[in-house]
Amino acid sequence: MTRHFLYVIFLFPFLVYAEDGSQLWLRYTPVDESVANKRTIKLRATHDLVQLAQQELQTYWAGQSVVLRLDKKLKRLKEGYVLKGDASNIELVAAEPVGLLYGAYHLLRLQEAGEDTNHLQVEEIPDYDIRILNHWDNLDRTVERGYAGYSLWRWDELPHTLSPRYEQYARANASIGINATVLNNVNASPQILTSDYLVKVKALADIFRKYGIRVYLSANFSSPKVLDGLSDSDPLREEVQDWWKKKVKEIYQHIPDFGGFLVKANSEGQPGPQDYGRTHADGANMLADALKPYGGLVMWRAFVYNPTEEDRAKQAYQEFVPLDGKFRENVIIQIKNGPVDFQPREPFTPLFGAMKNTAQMIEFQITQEYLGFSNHLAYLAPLFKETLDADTYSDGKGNTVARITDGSIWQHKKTAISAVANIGEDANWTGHHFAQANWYAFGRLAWNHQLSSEEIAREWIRTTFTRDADFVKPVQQMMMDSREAVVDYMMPLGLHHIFAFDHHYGPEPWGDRKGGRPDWMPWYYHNADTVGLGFDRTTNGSNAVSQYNEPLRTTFNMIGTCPENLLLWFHHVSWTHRMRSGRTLWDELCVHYDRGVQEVREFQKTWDKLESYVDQQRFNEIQSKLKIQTKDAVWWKDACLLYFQTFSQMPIPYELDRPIHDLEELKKIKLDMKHHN
Ligand code: BDP
Repeated sequence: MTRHFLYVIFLFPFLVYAEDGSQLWLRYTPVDESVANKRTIKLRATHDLVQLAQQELQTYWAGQSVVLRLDKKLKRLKEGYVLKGDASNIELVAAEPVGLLYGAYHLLRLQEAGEDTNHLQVEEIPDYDIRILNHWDNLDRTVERGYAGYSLWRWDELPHTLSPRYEQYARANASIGINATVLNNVNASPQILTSDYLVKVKALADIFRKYGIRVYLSANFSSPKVLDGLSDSDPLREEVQDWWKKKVKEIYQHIPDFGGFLVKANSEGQPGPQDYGRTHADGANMLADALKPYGGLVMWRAFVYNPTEEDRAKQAYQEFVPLDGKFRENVIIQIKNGPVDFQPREPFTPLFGAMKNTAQMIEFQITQEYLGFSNHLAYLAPLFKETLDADTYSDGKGNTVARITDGSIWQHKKTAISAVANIGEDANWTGHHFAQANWYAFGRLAWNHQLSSEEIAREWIRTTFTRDADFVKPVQQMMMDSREAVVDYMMPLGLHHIFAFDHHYGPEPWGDRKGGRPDWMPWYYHNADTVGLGFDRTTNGSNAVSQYNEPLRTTFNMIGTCPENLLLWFHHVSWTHRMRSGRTLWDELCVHYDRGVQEVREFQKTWDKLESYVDQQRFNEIQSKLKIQTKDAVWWKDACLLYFQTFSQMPIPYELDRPIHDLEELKKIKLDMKHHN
């Protein structure tokens, strides 16, 4: 690996340096002296963040003069900014220093994307106060569900050696408005809260602060017991409460702007308040009380489920709704977009909008645990928007998940939005060059959830590759089609969680482990039998539909009105059921799987045609990823259709491509992909 790298540098120093993907969407060219001398970047404030804004413009802004001004009276802008200007002068005003930095990046983005900067009339106010990445990084530098190499955080070298990537990471985030980060895995090692580690965390926080980014930590609920030998970690015991108060005090001594804790409790084997007969509210409130004097927050995850008779999809709602109103005001419940788990497609989690007296935030997954890792091109803005734009019908029409969580409907102390990062130490940060777009899209939507997926894709392509319309258009189309293609070749029509056990890469609809948890087995979700396919969540089945507000409850409950892209999520449907296309369910399923494969084959053609527009390294790397994706798509299609066919006993429609694998062979595939817990 290293040798290969050196060799390439030697031969093409410029190309490799410039176009290995390491610069992300920030491929700014420094302006040359003659231009720089002709214009001025005037500064009317001295804060570090403001100076950074000035420096970025000084180095890269090739346009007219810019005046940066702080106006504390403009509180309504929050961390946003106003940009006004004509050809001769631009004024950038913000209420907060970081607003000027965001404004500077706005200007540079326009310049880089080749947009008009002569008639600026911009006012930007972020939709969420906290726009946060969740890293699932372990202290041994493995990354749970990470597909871009080891963790960026070099714990063994910290705090003495500071990798240049810490600052690059912070800058990339700031350039898209991300202002917070959780450094460690939600399956948290208690070690992160030891004094030795807090010094390391401080070193990172000091760098990130320069870019307006606050650090949060995932906390293990058993920390008092594990780290200091307390007899238990019962949140209602004073000794435990005091332990947390002291710990929090110590953290703030190192990191005065520490954001708070993210907690996964009583979920998938993690400790929590229920170990002591206490509720999630008891646990969250205890931490909230410790953090309150310093303005810290608790992000408490609602991702809880147990292997009981109850449908897994219903459990978070059942657990949390009765606790509405019982949480402190510095607690936010962090809820995954879908009720099961970051699947290629799920309906929104009905918990959104069901707790009027509790602040709620969304959790997306940028890392592609369930979408082909870093091997598949899947542009996720459409997935994010599908949830954000979903109408909860809570308190009436139009109360979308976005408006519920951004504070438009019910006021809460802070609003937030989060996503599990896909970032690692790979040169291009995210494994697949196109996966950078998902990091980018999350940041942009966290800032403004009204942006369209198309706009974001266009912006990203123009800054990351080229502005040439002959490139931008087809690539934008490919990105826009990509998530649905993945849904089609993996889990169309509302199928979900039929992945290979544990690593979640390939198909394993037949998967079964003797004695394993049923809710971790594909059959639990697809319920294939000779009659049909799908999970009956109607009033005759698990009744998960009852957790949705009307009219959704009825719409989902009736087979005739249930959206077809969620049909098998809510219904067990007979193989011969007539779909809207006139085809039977079986034929329709075949058509979707086939379509998914065809689409990826189209992506290959699209990409190959564009070779002359892209640098060689990125072209080749993407081309080879598309090959893997195509092979995987065929693998998915054959595995799922051949397996489901053993139940439907119906032929694959003859106009479709025939399988190229045998089911028995496919069943033998065992990928050696370790999932690090
Ligand atoms: C699942 C992942 C698992 C995570 C869990 C979570 O498979 O690795 O720990 O979510 O979000 O999707 O806590």
